[in-house]
Amino acid sequence: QDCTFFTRKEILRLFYRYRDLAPQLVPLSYIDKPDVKLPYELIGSMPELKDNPFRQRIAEVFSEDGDGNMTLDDFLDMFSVLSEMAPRDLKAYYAFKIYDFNNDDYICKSDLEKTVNKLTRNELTPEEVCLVCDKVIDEADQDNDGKLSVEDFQHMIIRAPDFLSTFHIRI
Ligand SMILES: *[C@@H]1O[C@H](CO)[C@@H](O)[C@H](O)[C@H]1NC(C)=O
Ligand SMILES: [Ca+2]
Ligand SMILES: [Ca+2]
Repeated sequence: QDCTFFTRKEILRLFYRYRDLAPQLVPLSYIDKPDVKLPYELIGSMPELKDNPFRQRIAEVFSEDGDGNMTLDDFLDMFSVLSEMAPRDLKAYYAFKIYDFNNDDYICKSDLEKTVNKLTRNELTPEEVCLVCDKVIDEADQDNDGKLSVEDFQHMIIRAPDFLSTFHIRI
């Protein structure tokens, strides 16, 4: 798995954080890889996530079941990518997946509107959101198909690093 940014000690600490969410469900010994999943409600209520407007989407993207329920591996991968040690390109790759709300491998205008609404915590009017999205697409859509591919997105975040700002979490 992708836990390369954590030391053994940090992984152990994260395991205890995971276990503390539901001690009755998570055995102390993981030697025989129990088939345990914690429901999204517990994950999303962690202090590190509960104020993040993308928390549900983040959990969906990192969970194997796509529903936000997480195995220990899912949980470690999530915090590994969100950690300050993860490289920018890796964060960008997952940010793209998180913003691609309908999972079609493109960020279209309606994905971008949802994203901007969350990033600005619904402080913009629908007209303002529409304007921002048109501008972002206009500037980042290099092949003029009206939506953002991964390549368009990589290009965009060089100019608009705020799109990665909600993906740094200290745990
Ligand atoms: C995720 O957990 C919720 C609540 O425990 C449950 O209703 C749902 O069926 C689970 N989804 C999957 C795909 O296991
Ligand atoms: Ca999409
Ligand atoms: Ca494009």
